[in-house]
Amino acid sequence: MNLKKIILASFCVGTFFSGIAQNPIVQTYYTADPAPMVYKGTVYVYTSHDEDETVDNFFTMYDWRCYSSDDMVNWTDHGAVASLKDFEWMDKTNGAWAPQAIERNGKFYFYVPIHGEGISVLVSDSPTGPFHDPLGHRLIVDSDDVWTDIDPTVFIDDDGQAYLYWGNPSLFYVKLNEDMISYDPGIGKKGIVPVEMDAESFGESASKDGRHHSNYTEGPWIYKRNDVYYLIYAAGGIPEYIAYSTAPTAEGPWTYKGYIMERAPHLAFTNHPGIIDFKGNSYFFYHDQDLSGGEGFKRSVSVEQFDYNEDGSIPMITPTKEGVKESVANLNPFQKVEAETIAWSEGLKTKTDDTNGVFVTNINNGDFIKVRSVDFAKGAKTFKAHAEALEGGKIEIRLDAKDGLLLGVCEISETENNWQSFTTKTKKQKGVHDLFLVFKGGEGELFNFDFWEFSK
Ligand code: FUB
Repeated sequence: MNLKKIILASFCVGTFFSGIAQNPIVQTYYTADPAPMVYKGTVYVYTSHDEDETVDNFFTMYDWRCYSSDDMVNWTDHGAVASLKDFEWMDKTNGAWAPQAIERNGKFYFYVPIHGEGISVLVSDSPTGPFHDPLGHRLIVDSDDVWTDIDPTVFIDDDGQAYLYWGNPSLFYVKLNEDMISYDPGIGKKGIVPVEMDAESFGESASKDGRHHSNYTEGPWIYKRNDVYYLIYAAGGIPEYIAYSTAPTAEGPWTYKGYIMERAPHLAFTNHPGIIDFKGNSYFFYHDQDLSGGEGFKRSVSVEQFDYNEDGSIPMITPTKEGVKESVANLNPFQKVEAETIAWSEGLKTKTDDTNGVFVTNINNGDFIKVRSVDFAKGAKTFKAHAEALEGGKIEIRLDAKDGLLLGVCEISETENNWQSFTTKTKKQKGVHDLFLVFKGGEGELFNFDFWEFSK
C-alpha cells in the first residue's frame, strides 16, 4: 500500500469511527523516536525518520526532522534539520537513529546516535538548525557492539552539571563539560560510567537472551521533577513496553517503578519515550505503526496528555488515536500561517527549497489540511494563499469538517510567476473553529502551497 492509501485507511479508522484522530502527529512522513524540547513557549519535537521505502527489511533512516507547536494540536514541519551528510568524517549512509536536543546559553546541542558509529553531537544557534559538527569526530564510542552506543538522552541539573545517558541494553553516562561537546574524563572508565543494573533498579529481565541484565532495553529519557530524577525507557526486550525508574540524584541509585505503557495492537516492536511539561500540562511522546498499517520499520510519533499521581508516580498511559484532546492556545489566522502547520492531513508531503523553506506538496484532488482551534474573532473578510500552480486547482475553505460550512473558494491558477499570492473573499464566521483547507481539481498534482492568512 502506498503512503497516500495508508493515510486514507488510517484516517477512516481514526476519524470516522472513533471521533477525532490526532495521532500520529505527523502524517506527511514516517517519524520515530520523539525527543520533545520546550523552548520559549514552543515545543520542538525532534524525530528520527523512517524512509517511505525500507531497504533490506531493516531501519532505513538517513536524517532527523523537527516539528514545533505552540498549542500541542497543530504541528509545524521544519523539515530535515540534520542528516548523516553533516558528518564529513563518516561515510555511513544509513543509521540516523534516536536523537535528543537541548539548549544551553543560546546554543542548541543535538546528540545523535549513528548505528555502528557511536554517538555524535551537532550545534546550532537556532532550534531548527542549520546544525554543524563542532568536533569532526564522534563524541562517544565505547563498545564494539553496534547496538550498545545508541539512544542518547541529555539533561542539565540545577547546579549546571549536564549528563548524557545512553545505551542498549546496558546503560552508561558521562558528565558533560560546560561546552556540552566534551566530558569529564576523570570518572568511570575514561569518563564513561556503566550504571549498575539489577531487578531492583531496572526490573527483572523479561528477555532470556543473556544480553539483558534487567528489564531495561533502550531509549532512555532523563529529567527531574520535584526533586525526583526520572529515567523513562523502553523495556521488556522486543516487543517493547515503556517502564521507568527514579532516583534521588542524577547519578542514581535507581529504583524500578514498573510499566507506564503496555503493548497495544497498533504499537511497533520498538517504542521510545519522551516527556515534557508544557503550559501546565504533562505530555508523553512515543511512536506507533498505525500510519503504515503495521510496518515496524515505518513508525509514527504520537502524544498523550497525562497527569502525575499525587505521589509523583506516573500512571499507566494508554496509546490512543485521539491523542491530545484540548489545545493549550488558539491559532491566530490573521497572520502568516505556514501551510505545513497541520493538525491532520491526508495525502500530502512536504518539501524544502532555498526560496520558500518548507512547503506543502503532492496536493491532489480531495486531499486536505485540518488546522485546529483557529480563532476567527469577529470573522474574516478575505483568505490569501501563497502557492505555485502546477495543474491548477482550488482551495475550499471550510469550518469544523471536511464538508463543513464553506467560507469561500480560492482559485490557484497558472500565472507568469511560479509562486504567487491568490486571494478570495470569505463569509464572516465568528469564534474558534477547526479550519479545513480542502484541495479540489482534476488529475495530477494541483499546486504547491507555502502559507496562508485571513484578513479582518
Ligand atoms: O529508531 C531506531 C531505533 O529503534 C532507536 O534507536 C531505538 O530506540 C528504537 O526506537
